[in-house]
Amino acid sequence: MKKRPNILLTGTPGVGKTTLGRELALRSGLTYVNVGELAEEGQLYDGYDEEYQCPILDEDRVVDELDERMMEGGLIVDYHGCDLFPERWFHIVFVLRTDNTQLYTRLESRGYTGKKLKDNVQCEIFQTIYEEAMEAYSEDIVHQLPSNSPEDLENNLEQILQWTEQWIKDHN
Ligand code: DAT
Repeated sequence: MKKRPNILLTGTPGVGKTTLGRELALRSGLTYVNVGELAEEGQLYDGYDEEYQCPILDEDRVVDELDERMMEGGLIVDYHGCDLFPERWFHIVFVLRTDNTQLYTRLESRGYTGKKLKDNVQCEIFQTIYEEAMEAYSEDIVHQLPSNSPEDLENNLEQILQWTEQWIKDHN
């Protein structure tokens, strides 16, 4: 079995991680993992956040659940945070970035309102997830990708596919 890399797609909710991750999986043959969905399926929760009206992720159980598959390689992980995962899991980290006005529209059409909407847009303005990624991983494996248009999506796909092919060549 060929060695394959693990890729982390992160960024504020609504920046396009799922859209990119699913398409990347189709084109690369790597396996897409949506951490939010994984947690929901396994009920990997530890309490409920009243303020944001959402369950709180049980980070230890999420990590335990994924560790064996991560060690095998070939996964694309999608989550709106990144400092809960072990550094050793990922060979490259992409932080997707979207312009504020566009993100606002996307989140509004997802049904976000009030504080939840405002806080998520602010998270993007303050580049919170980018800073989290730069703290949690070696800076030279962290890359920002613009995610504003279908052209951006296509460029990102092509870049990541090229990187993946090269990685597989170099490690087999
Ligand atoms: P995330 O998984 O980061 O929460 P998503 O993939 O669900 O984001 O995308 C949120 C919305 O934005 C969805 O309606 C698709 C759209 N979208 C994603 N990537 C885009 C892009 N590059 N250009 C325009 N719209 C995009």
